[in-house]
Amino acid sequence: MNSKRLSYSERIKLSNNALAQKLLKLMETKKSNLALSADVTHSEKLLAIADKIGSEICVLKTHIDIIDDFTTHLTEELKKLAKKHDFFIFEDRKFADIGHTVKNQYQGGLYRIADWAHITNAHSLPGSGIIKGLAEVGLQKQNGLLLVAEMSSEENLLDPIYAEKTLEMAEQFPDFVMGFISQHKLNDDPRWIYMTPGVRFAEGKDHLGQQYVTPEKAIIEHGTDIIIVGRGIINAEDPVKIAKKYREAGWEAYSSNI
Ligand code: 5BU
Repeated sequence: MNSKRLSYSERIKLSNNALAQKLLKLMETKKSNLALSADVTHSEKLLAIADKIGSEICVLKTHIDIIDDFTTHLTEELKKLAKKHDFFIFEDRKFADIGHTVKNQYQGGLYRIADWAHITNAHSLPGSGIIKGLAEVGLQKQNGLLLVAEMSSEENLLDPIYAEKTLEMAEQFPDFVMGFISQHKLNDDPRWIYMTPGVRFAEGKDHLGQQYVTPEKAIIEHGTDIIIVGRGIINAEDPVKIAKKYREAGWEAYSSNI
């Protein structure tokens, strides 16, 4: 089991990453360390769920490329909802190419991710050029980047050495890299924010290799900061009610651990 940790508010002054500071502050005032993975395929559905659950979350995670009817209206409205309910938008894009290419993918194309997603993520696999390319677009907008250090899916190839090297890469760009998508906290440096997907009240798997841990396990045993919950909320009969339960579970686990 992990030892006690610093509170989110104590970590604000230790961070020199603009977005990490804002996120830690928001988590503390809103008392939420829950991210909703809003994996729905229609704009109106995404907006409706963001509006209904926005008050419970610190982060709304999107996969903009699964939307069947995408127009820029969607991202404009998402931005308004982020302001209305006070959450950050995280596009789970998992960039994975050379710096020059990801720069174009981040700022341009159909989705213009850098214009509306406060946070995005990237694989460290291609090397540090990927971070430099994304930073050339994202830093001036005060966006933040998460590196994928570990994955939740079975048989993934991201072993402990990969995670360690990902951490070392992040350390070169603390103004842009705000933390990691991982299953465990990688070290005790309070600057890094950890977000963990594969969280559900019922541990187990789906039929495509996704593996789940409970909110308590993710936060207390594995030392993460933010739990990312998708189908556990989206597919529930009453998503608002269950989102409140995940929020409470996440916050109680954190509160018992500081
Ligand atoms: P779920 O419905 O709670 O299983 O959704 C999990 C989300 O997190 C989904 O959007 C995935 O793309 C995302 N994810 C993940 O599940 N595991 C990972 O290691 C990473 C992202 Br990185």
